[in-house]
Amino acid sequence: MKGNRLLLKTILLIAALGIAAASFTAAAGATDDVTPPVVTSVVPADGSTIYTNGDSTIYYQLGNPTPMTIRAEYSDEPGGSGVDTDSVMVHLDIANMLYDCPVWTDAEIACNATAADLAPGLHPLDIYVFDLAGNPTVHRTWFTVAVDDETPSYANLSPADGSIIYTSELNSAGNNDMDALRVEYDVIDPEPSSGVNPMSHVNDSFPPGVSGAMISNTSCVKNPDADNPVHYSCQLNRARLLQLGENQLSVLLKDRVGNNNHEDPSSLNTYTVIDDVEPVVSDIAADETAISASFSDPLPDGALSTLLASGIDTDTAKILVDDAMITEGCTATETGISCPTPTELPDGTYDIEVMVSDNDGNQGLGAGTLSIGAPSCTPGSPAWACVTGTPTGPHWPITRRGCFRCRSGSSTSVLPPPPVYSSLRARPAPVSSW
Ligand SMILES: [Ca+2]
Ligand SMILES: [Ca+2]
Ligand SMILES: [Ca+2]
Repeated sequence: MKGNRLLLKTILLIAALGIAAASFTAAAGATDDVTPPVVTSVVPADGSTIYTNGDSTIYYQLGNPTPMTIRAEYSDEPGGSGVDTDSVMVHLDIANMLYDCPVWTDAEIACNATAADLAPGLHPLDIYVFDLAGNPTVHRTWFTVAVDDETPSYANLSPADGSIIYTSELNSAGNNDMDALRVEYDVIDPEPSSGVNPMSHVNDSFPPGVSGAMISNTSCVKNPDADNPVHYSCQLNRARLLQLGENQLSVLLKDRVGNNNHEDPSSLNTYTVIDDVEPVVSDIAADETAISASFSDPLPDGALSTLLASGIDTDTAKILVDDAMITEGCTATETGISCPTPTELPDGTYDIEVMVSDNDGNQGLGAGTLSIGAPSCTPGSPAWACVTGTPTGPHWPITRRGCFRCRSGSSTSVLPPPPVYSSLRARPAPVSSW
């Protein structure tokens, strides 16, 4: 059946090229259609280049990583006799391809090209189509098959292999902050290059990853520099598994026909990340009963990884009152410290210092004051004097936490705190002067 069809096509071709079209017109019985069909949308496009890696039967076009199909659309003019579907032929290098054309309609044809069809070099592609009145069209285009068997590589990588990176360098204003510390490199893929497209390899460790975790693709910029179109830049603190200590950075590259450096050990770079950021001391509170503070070892701003702080060394936490360390009764955790206030302190104001180090030896400091006795007020200047804990002694007629506003013009009396207490709590007792 197919052999008969091919024979028919060949006869028609000979007729089209060698015999007067008029005789066909008469044979088809049409009367006034003298306009041949048109061929459009030929793939590969005229003048284009497609790439192969030389040892694969799969061919690629830039932007289209599917096995190569030769396509064409065709149509007769409005009011014409219409396309003769049986007349359509696709010739690659003057050879008929009709042995493998899964799509073959009155509007389009698609034929699969094999490796044997697509040797490196220039190829003519001819689409033959007649209308039912026998008017022939032969539409010729050219495309080139190029062998890309070179693996892409990179150059000018920064930070360089063996670099030490400090966590204080890993801050960013957010995603894709171009002022943040970035991995920068140039991609090299020798000509003929099928192209290296990082966006198509999100799940293939490209753009560069750290210990198996890719830097978020949205934190990478391709070609940020118009003068260097092969340059790539990715924000280092957006690698989820970037960690203190040693890190393996892989610049994994794959071109469009599958050549890759994934087994190349030279693509690995080692970075050592060191915590140089001190803990933060906050929420210092002091009253006649206890002195406490919170602390934390902060991560770099904008970092996706939670592995970039060495953590609080609880053994180093301490509280000093006027430079004297409280040595007994303190409780320290990774989130804070609390010590009993030294007893028998005379009325007055004392300097509080809180110190704590992280596990890499960076020391954080915090400072506050401890007031023993009545809150100090400046006559004529209203001020907030806040206490926490459970005040005791004759100066504190109420036993609860609260804030007290010194009465203007007086240093010896206080106003009650604002009425913000829960209904479950007892209303505060009236506060009297002392
Ligand atoms: Ca026509
Ligand atoms: Ca290549
Ligand atoms: Ca730290």
